Amino acid sequence: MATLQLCSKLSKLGLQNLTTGVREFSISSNWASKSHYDVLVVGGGTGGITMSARMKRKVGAKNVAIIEPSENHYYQPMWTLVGAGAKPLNKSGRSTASVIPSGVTWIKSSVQEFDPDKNLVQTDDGKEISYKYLIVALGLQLHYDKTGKRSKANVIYNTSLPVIFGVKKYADALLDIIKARDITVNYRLNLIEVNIDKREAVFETLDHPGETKTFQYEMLHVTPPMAPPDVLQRSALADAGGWLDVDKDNLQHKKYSNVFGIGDCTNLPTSKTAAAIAAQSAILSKTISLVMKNQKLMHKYDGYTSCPLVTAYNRCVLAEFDYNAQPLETFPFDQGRERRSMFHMKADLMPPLYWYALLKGLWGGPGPLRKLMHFGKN
Ligand code: UQ1
Repeated sequence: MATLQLCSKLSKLGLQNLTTGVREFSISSNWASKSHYDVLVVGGGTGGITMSARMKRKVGAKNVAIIEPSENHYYQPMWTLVGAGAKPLNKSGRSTASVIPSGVTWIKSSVQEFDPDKNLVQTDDGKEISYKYLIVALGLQLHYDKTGKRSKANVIYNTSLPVIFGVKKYADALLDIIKARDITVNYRLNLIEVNIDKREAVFETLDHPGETKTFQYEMLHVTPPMAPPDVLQRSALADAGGWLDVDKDNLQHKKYSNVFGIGDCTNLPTSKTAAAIAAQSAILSKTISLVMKNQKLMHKYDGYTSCPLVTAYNRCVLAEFDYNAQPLETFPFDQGRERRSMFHMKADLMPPLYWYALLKGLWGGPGPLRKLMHFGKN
């Protein structure tokens, strides 16, 4: 009882982590004692941590806070390798406390409401936090429940695209690989039912409404439908689809000029990856600097994104492209080919680049490297 009372008192003071022994929290971050910050970052994923590191350099750590409820931060690009047994799961995560830039305040809660007209957000523990500049980096939510079968099935499969990949160059490369490995691909099929007893997955055929096709399986790998976080969908910051409504060139909110966005929660019309966040973070930093100085915005995000398509335990096709689905390749060789070098880049170079450069706000994507490799032409 005494412990409970102590916990509840500490909790009221925002000190509950003392009792759970999260030591980094007290060492690396300020206590969330203020209720106003020059820069408030919502979300402690890739975009949020990256931008808080950049904003710390710009306005000083004490003027930056980040709202994030999770104890752990995951490097999700490693999960394709974890799924294939090529990397251990525990290598993909670190404590949130260890990735928050030192001195930046960690507010360990979630945002319940945005009130961009008053420049404040409300957290789920009832606090109001105001800001001068808000960076929304909420990520997205996975809707495992949307087939209604999640609890009954081990896994659920969902695919409906008419192509294997949205950029023709890489689609052709993947089709060659698929042919060489004797893999059958079926397009425009949408999973509607999984029968676990019979190990059957039932798909509706999107080009022939009303018809279905049933597949036998031994292992089913499913990607759930994705949506913007609820809090964003119901806010004044969202577009009609619920995504953060930002300018595709400069990442500033279309209506609220002191609100900015980065990463998965935005309506930027490009593929959502860590590499995209890297490129976005460089542009967003420049945008915010100019906004802070009341100057005209001139830096443009070209939609750069990158998908390392791991095609074997030692091969990878490194797809890189822009808003127009045109290849925007870093290296001076054909990246449409499966390469061992690109596998090592994905498996061995990207994790340290992520932890020690991107999350520290020091990596703004491979744009400068690309220019160097192509003698300034691309
Ligand atoms: C990248 O910048 C990035 O973010 C750190 C990734 O995510 C982990 C990537 O997978 C890739 C490919 C890039 C692009 C970097 C280079 C050097 C092409």
